[in-house]
Amino acid sequence: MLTQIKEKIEKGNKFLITTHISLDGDAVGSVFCFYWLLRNYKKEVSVFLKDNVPYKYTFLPQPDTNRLFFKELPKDTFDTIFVLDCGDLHRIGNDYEKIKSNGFIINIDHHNTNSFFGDINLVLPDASSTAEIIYDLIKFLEAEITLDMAINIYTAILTDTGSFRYENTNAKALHICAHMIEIGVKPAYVAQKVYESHPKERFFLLGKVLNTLETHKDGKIIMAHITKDMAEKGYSLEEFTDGFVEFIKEMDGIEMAVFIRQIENNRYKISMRSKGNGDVSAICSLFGGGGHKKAAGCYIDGDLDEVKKKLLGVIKD
Ligand SMILES: [Mn+2]
Repeated sequence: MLTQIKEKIEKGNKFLITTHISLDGDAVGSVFCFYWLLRNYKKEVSVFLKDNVPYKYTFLPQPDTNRLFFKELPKDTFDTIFVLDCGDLHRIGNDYEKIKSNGFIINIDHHNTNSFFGDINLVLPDASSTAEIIYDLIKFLEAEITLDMAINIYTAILTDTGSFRYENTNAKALHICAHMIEIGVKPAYVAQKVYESHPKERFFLLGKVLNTLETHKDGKIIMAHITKDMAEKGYSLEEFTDGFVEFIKEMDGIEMAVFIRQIENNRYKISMRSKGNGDVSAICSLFGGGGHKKAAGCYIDGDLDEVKKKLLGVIKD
């Protein structure tokens, strides 16, 4: 498979790279790293992101602005389209169906719920992150890892392992990060950008969210929510509440953390984390979502009480 991908890179000239909506560090870092990789091959490379880059990732070395497309999928055809860190094609955004006619698709991912939507599917659920798979691919290609690429790889692995706290943290992830530091990445600089650059609005929202905390199933499930009317107009709930589910997971004795965020009047985005044996990707799959055993998400329709009931109904004792 790596040989096939190598051939596609060497023989092609025009490439598109994309990832999932609700950008996280692995998505952004993998895409930007891949951009620099293909640019170093002197290829024509475009990047498509449905959503804006979250404030904490804007420091990452990113594509030239005329190569970076937001919201609308570029209409051109491409020799190859790389879809990175994306468990399913619909996670690219609403016009995902169109992308199939834009070119040959190479799917590189580590979600165990991946639907193998590509023409080539390099899907390795045991990898800590998509960036780890890309690192191996770069090694296979015998390509140079520049500092621009290294910062992206390091940040992707750092964030996808929850700062080396999650179960996907392994020796390999740390070896790769050590290598990135040897190339010139400054861990303190990255940590400050990613974890200590939050706008003050986030803290006001956190205060309100903590007032909604409730536990279920003998204290094993912790749940919190945010609705649109809890925030000032213009607040990006998605961006400002990112990470809240990890925060409530820190409570002792809980096995699952659930954060519910209102999207529309009768639609909610659910983020789930597990620190016991429970498989949250299995729960989220029941609602059409997906992710990993310990971290997953989905959308549920209904009012807040209905959404909670639906969720608790499928979370078995
Ligand atoms: Mn990932």
